[in-house]
Amino acid sequence: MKKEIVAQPYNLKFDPKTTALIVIDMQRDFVEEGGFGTLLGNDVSLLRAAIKPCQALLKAARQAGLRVLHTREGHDPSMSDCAPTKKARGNLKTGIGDSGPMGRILIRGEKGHGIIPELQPLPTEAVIDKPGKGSFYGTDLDLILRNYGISTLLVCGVTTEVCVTTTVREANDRGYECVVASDAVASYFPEYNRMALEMIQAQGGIFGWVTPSQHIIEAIS
Ligand code: TIU
Repeated sequence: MKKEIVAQPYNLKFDPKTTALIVIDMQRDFVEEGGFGTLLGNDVSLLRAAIKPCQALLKAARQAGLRVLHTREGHDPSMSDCAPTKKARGNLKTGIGDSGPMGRILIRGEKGHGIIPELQPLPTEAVIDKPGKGSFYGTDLDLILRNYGISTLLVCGVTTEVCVTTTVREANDRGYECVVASDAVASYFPEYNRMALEMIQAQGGIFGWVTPSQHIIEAIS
């Protein structure tokens, strides 16, 4: 049965059976001190505002029986899947693959690469390991969503203008309808967060829809 989410730029009709929640990169490396985010010169506390709204969305999606997926940005310990340009970017003294306080930066299996304890995936939930900012590039996400019969994505996580919007743009071009939870995403730059959300919903929803997580929770509960 179709339901409706109150959203911008207009309300979206969706079918819970073909709708999934995707939690983007809620990893220690981005939201805790000493990880990749810190090494890039950012204040990670700005990202922590998204944790509670993500938890509320996760709880509501699980209770409603929606599919839930999680993504993690990072690389194989061999770094064979890390573009040399990505490793070089920023001329960082300590960068991707180097040792930091939470292990090797953005390397799978290291503490910093892990999803934060507040948002741990269940064994039944797919975890997508991605080498880039988008969740589709170099991953099985499209295959998994098709296997699940998913056509609508409820999106939360970090950071808004980097991995969230890259994923939404990739999804939009593949025919998925994305609803971004405005309070369950965050950026190291509040102005970029605001503008990224504006860009998604502009021009009649050129990339998708935006709404506070409470409207999503009301619609799926
Ligand atoms: N730097 C930044 O804002 N974000 C990233 O590098 N990755 C994600 O957004 N996950």
